[in-house]
Amino acid sequence: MMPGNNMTKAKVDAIAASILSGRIRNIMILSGAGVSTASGIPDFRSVGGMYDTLKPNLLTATEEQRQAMRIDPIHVVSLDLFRETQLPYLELRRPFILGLGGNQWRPTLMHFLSDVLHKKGLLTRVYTQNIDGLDFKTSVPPKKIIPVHGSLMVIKCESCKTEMDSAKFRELTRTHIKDIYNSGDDLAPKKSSPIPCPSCGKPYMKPDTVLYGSSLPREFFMHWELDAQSSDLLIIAGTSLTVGPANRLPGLIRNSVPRLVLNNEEVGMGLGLNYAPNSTDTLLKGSCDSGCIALLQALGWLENMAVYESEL
Ligand code: CNA
Repeated sequence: MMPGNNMTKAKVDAIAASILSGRIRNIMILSGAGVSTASGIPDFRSVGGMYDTLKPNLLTATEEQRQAMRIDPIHVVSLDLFRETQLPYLELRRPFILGLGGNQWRPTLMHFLSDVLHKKGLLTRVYTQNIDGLDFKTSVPPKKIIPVHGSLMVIKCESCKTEMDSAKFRELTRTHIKDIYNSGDDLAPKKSSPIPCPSCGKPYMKPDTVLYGSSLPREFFMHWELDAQSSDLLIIAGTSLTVGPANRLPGLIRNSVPRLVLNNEEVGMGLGLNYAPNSTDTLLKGSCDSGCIALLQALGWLENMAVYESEL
């Protein structure tokens, strides 16, 4: 059953009809952490999300750093804090680092929607704010995926950008954790210096995700304006639209172009999204996967998903 009311259904049917008739030919996707929660990866801001479960007192050595994390959880992934102490960031990312290369997280229906759109020649590009690499586990070519906030799959020195093999980094992290917890010193995890860069020697080796206060990948700025201007439909999925500059993307779309939001809450009203019946914006309120099914149903393409059954 389609989330929302009859008006929502009519709007989704109209979008589907435009796709089927060829009026919509270029579809852009802006996604966030909510598209991966069905895979078991918590988002940032929901109850039980990563901000909710942060334990600043376990992560840092100084009261000042602890307070900064209480006031603004973003601090844990900020460049300022990382330069001062690397452990909070590495602790936050530890489940990913230790799981790197593993297969425990699978793409969701929402990830495979991009795949279907790509195979039908309709996908302009996916702008994912996610760092989990799940978009790259579909057959969408990498050049059509922009990981706006970087990726956990690549390990780089934050200072000199030297790369390290992710399996090697995982092993070094395991040894490092064992060493600090075996040291018998309660403060050791907070004092100890993480893995140094083999090239410049700084303790800045980390997954290549974008820290708050550092710049986004060049490819984002190369494509976002042109992609937005040439798109006939923007699908926004599983994002609170609170992080810039990615949250400015919906504002770059041409006025008449529909924006379809698949999210379990209303988002983006402060950015000009408007879910009134006569607006070109539509919210399919509910899980991303249920919104995805509703769209595929309206298109009559639900059977196209059968090929992904074994991968979900
Ligand atoms: P966010 O601020 O946590 O917002 C997530 C949004 O998705 C919220 O509006 C939720 O209500 C909604 N949501 C959660 N689960 C579902 C679901 N199953 N169906 C529909 N809606 C859902 O995350 P954003 O992506 O907006 O913020 C950008 C940050 C989060 C980026 O810097 C990411 O790197 C970072 N992040 C990424 C991951 C990941 O890679 N999987 C996980 C957690 C955080």
